[in-house]
Amino acid sequence: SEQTQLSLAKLFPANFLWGAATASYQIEGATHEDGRGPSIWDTFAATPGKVYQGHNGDVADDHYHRVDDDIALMTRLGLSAYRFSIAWPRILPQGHGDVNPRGLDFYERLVDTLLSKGIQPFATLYHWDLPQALEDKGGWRNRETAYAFAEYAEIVARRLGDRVAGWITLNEPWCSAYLGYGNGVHAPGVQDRQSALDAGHHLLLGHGLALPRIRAHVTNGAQVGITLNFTPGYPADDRPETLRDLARYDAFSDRWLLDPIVRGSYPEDFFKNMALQAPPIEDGDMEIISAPIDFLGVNNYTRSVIRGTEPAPLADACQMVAPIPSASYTEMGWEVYPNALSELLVRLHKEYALPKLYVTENGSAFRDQWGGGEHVHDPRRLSYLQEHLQGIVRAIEQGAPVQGYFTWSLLDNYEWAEGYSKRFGIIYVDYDSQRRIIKDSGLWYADLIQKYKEEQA
Ligand code: GBH
Repeated sequence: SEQTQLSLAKLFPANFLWGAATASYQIEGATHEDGRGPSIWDTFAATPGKVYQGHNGDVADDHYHRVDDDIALMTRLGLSAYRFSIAWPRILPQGHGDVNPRGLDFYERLVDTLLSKGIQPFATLYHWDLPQALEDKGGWRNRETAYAFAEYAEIVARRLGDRVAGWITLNEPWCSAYLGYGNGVHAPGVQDRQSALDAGHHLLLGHGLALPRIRAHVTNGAQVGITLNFTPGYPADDRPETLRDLARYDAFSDRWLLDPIVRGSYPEDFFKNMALQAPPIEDGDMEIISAPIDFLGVNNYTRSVIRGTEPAPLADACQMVAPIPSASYTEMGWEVYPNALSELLVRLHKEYALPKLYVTENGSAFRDQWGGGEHVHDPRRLSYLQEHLQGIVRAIEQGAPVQGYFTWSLLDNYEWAEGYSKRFGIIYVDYDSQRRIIKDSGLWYADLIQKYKEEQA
């Protein structure tokens, strides 16, 4: 209601960033244009049986050709920030070596247009589209990929280091490592748990190596951080084995890559509880990985409820309870549980003492119906957005230094292994015509942002 929105807007700090997020492969299309090289997602999507109905990102939202229209939509929403990702294979078609200037030109134009509209650009350097040429040499299993990433990061920072407002080295390295190399649900589709641990370490190393090389070219005071995904665990009961398994789940789901960055070490007993070898950690790696970050990007969608089993399960095989009859679930099968985000932000503040937090993704997939008119009614997404923003307010009240919120996603888009079957956008995309329609959730968000801005003025 009007009243709720007004009071909400007062509860966020000054200069709070109101944003929306996307990722290159999920929206751009134009995968064969302007010198872009192939990525592991092009290969994966072309492999039968990997992606829902064989969908791929060749066209996606055709954002590559519609940047100006899409920025006009951001302006209509009143966004103060936009989080996008840069496609590594557009910049370096072979992953390293020759730079493709047309790739840099594209992102420079995007950034300049955003700035001209008063929207702060937040650039993610890696959102899962690894150049296929690097995968051919082992991808993230190969330590060399970490050095190639740092090289790539510096090339981009050299060009845009005077303009980008926020740099995010990696998006959700947990997914790149475990979904990509562990269970194979994502590209490159490797199913080998040990490879996931090795890949995780090399992703962290790539992040750590990139930090100083980005900062060397930042001339506008921009902040540099990383985005991790979190799915907080909750106990199904109070049996001791439940608490034990909950701790194992937590180390796997939410601490595996966080602890090295913030504390300089992997969670205790983590490799043992995975029944795997430690990854190849070389002298000095943990210092590189744990160099201070300016902010942590937090992605959160849902929680997991854990029930203990005997014997103790592997850390990545803890039992999650079946859907709770009274709870509500999104089209992804993810429980709507706003308190998970709230309690997560407080935990990151209290236990990890992070200087600054941005919620870099949060959102929901629902089956939106467009009847061909001017409106798309998405009441459940609207409630999800409202409830999660209220959760953030509760976290801020408890001291969590949350400075911005980026809803996932600006546009309906390519939802990885789910193809175009899942819609997360606050803007509807008709994939036949590429027409965009701001959903009710987007109109509500625009209203909130406007009221916040009026109160701040
Ligand atoms: C994000 O991934 C991505 O950054 C984004 O590109 C994507 O479109 C968006 O979210 C929506 O999916 O069910 O066992 O995997 C989120 C990935 C989802 C990974 C929740 C962990 C929980 C456990 N995360 N998932 S499981």
